[in-house]
Amino acid sequence: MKKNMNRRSFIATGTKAGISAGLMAAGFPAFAGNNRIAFQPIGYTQQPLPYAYNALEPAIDGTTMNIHYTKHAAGYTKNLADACLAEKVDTSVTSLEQLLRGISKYSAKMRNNGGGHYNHEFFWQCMQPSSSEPGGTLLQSIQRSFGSLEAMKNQFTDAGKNRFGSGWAWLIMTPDRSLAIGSTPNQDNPLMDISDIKGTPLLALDVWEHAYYLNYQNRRADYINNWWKLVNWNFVQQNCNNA
Ligand code: MN3
Repeated sequence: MKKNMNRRSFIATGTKAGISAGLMAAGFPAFAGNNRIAFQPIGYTQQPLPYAYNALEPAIDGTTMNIHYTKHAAGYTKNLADACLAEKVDTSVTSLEQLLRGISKYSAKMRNNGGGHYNHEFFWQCMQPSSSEPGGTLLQSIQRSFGSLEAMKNQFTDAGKNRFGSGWAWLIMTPDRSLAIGSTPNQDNPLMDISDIKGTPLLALDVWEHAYYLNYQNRRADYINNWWKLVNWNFVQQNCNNA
């Protein structure tokens, strides 16, 4: 009898562990230490930053990351939830990406905060403390579309530098499956039906002043040049694979 109880409680524990592992997989990007093993679709909740606030120093200082994540990004997430309630979006049915693809049907609050939330969740994963280099099929695609990695970086840097006011620079895969670079104003992104550039995001850079002003003041170009040392090319490759 005791043996049965033990077996039953073991099964119960095992099942519970299985469920929580499933929830982890659904809600969190899967990490093995610093090595991201699978990119999960971005949901409606803010996920833990995959590194410490100061882990990206000196390129991005810890205070900037702390304020950016806990104030700016958290605010978009909260305001998105408010907008979903007000505009009766069932977030268990409509994925965030679906919402963004049809964003023209919703309010400006939904557009600004849905984009703001998605863009930051995506942006954190575009960076890592230690640098890497693109390779394999990603590098081949870059070379095919831009001639060289250097040419792609220059074009992307220009897109970020030349975005007037606040916005984002993007490397995307277009519907015809070539790579392209562009920028979006405010918190718009290439998933949105109202966007001038459309495609699957592969890499994103936040060029709002809140992303760099404490350390770089008006020197946006310096911020961008240093940011290249942080790019997580494995993440870009995965986005390419999943596109
Ligand atoms: Mn930002």
